[in-house]
Amino acid sequence: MFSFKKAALTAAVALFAASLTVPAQAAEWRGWNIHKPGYPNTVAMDKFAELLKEKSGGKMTLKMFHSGTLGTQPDAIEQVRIGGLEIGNFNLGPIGPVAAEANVVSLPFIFRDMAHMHRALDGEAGDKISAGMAKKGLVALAWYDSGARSFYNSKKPINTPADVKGMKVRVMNNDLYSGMIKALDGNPSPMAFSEVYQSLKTGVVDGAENNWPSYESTGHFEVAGYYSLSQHLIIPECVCINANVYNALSDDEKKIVRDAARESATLQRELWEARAKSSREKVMASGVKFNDIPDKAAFQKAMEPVYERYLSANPDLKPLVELIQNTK
Ligand code: BDP
Repeated sequence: MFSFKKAALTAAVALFAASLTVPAQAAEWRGWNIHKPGYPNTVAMDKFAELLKEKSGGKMTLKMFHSGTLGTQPDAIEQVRIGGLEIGNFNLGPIGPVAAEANVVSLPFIFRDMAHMHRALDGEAGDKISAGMAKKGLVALAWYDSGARSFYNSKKPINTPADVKGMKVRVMNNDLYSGMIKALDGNPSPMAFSEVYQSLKTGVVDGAENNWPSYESTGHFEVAGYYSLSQHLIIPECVCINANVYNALSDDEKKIVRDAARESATLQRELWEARAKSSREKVMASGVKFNDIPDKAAFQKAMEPVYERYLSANPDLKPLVELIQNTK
């Protein structure tokens, strides 16, 4: 005969048994993101957390910390590497100093356009970059878009490399970017993202470089009103997880994490396209003085020393550079 009490007891025992088999990594993960609410990456990382919970039946949970509240990007990369944090949405720019393979995407003009970058990342070059990062403790679960970075400043339109001469330009923490500005006879100023607005406003730096969404979301357009379409860097971003945490997962759990990250990347790329457009419209409407640079050859030529620097430090990575350049 059916006994409600017995059924309830069986259920309770099953629940208890299940709780005993919950793996150690079921503890809530903590995730870092530099962007504000509403930014494509922020929405997509929240989606990642939601999918993780859903697909794992609540066993895997991720608490996202947005707006860089857990520290600067170079610090957060270090934290995810050593396990102080489990997850991060990182731009490959500041990962370059940690993993030389990842630094290949920070060579100016290495990607012809976004489509070229996607093909390279989804192919053998992407595998090589991921392998290099994994050796340094970062497993790339999926790639996010970050558009193309162009120069902006508070002084004048930039049309030729000579226009950058003597300008103080903020760059992300990576020697390749400092080298890039020096190659244009400018003064590079490596600085945390959160400090750039004030530095532009007070004239500590004259300019910086970024994509449309970040130029807009940070308010940099309010204090540096010349945007010149150099598109010198197309740097992808990762959803990265600490390698030890990832390697301790079962195959099923690894699949859940990867699937959730990839689905979030599909969303991020869609949102990115829309936001790139709306951010551009917003800053233009606010009176930003925009100029196109139809012929980028002079910038490409001037920035060649960045390739020399990279290849002399990493001669073994020449095939990777060529692999990307030869990706159709
Ligand atoms: C944005 C990236 C972010 C970087 C920032 C920067 O999404 O990860 O921190 O640029 O310039 O485009 O620091």
